Amino acid sequence: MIRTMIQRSLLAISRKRLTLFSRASHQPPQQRPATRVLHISCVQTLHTIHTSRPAMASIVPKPSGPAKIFNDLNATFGDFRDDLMRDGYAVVKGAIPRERADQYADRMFSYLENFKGGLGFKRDDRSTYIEKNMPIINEKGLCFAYGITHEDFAWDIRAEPGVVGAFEKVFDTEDLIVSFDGFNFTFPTRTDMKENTPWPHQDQDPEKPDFRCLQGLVNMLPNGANDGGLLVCKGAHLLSGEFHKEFKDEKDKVWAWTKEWYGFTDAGMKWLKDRGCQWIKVEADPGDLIVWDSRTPHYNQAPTTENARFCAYTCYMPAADATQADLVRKKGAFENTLRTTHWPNAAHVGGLTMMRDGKPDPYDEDKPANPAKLSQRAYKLTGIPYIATSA
Ligand SMILES: O=C(O)CCC(=O)C(=O)O
Ligand SMILES: [Fe+2]
Repeated sequence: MIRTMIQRSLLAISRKRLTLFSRASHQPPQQRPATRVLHISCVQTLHTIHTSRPAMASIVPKPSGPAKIFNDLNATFGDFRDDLMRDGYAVVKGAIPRERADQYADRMFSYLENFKGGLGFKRDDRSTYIEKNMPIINEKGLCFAYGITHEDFAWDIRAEPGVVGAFEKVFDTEDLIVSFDGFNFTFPTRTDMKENTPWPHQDQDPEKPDFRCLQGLVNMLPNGANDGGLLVCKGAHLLSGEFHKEFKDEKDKVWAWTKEWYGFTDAGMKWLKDRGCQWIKVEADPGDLIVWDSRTPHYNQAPTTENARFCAYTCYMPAADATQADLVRKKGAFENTLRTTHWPNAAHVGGLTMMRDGKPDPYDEDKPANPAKLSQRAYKLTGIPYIATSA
């Protein structure tokens, strides 16, 4: 039933043809004529979209407008942005309508059931929830290899109007790019995983104290207080500058593979506690988008219930904030169906080799099973239309 509905809507989309107005990019925006029109079929696969690319001139991205959050610390918006500025996180209720969120959960289950032709995972039989039947998912529920980030459901989620729309409000521009980030599949009843111990961290360089990045996750299953899920240290984003001044020369720092990550030690956790900061488990319904400032300390907790957790990590930033080199690197990631971290400017492309039974996973290729068919909105989020023709 659900599948038929999806097929029907895909068919409807396939009948439409999309038009992108393209402009030369080396002139200031007001002087750029709309010189060419490029037609992209909605049902073209990633590959055919790439081959269309040479015909396309670039769009000049509109930078963030004055209503970008944190521009004015006293600004109020009357929506989730007020929570976000005050608390460092917010829940955008019903960013995806419930019916569609249920369809995404169904597609995520189907992805696992059909993984590499079907290795034995069956949603209705928990005894099949074991590593040999699935992609490699770590103890935190993270699944980011195998080209999952370019599956059709991944791109459909990213282009959901209520999801991308929340980020358009936050940055006060519609010209955004999106991360090629992973998914979370947490199955509490699995017994073949190590324990998910707390890993409090922020996903932003401690030497850069201002608001730079907003992370998001779209929640697809009911997620209550004791289910596996996001914990945030409420309000601590505003203490980040002060914290890192004090902890600059901290001994025994937690090892970080990138400058854009900082792990809180016991001493750091005590500092936050002494300031009265509280750790909150964020609860969410299917279709809710949770957003958090990358300076906000956070991690995901292990569940004490038997409920599964499914979510998609989605992070957007203004295309105007990425350099041309970033966009070209991002295009390469897109064309080769590679993943990035949550940073939409493709600060890091690719990642660790998956290990299965102590050996490199033979299934670890960056090839989505069902490559996405991008809508015009989704295609702009790749960043490709913002690459100057000369780049
Ligand atoms: O799974 C989560 O709730 C948080 C994961 C995380 O730390 C991140 O996406 O940066
Ligand atoms: Fe994180």
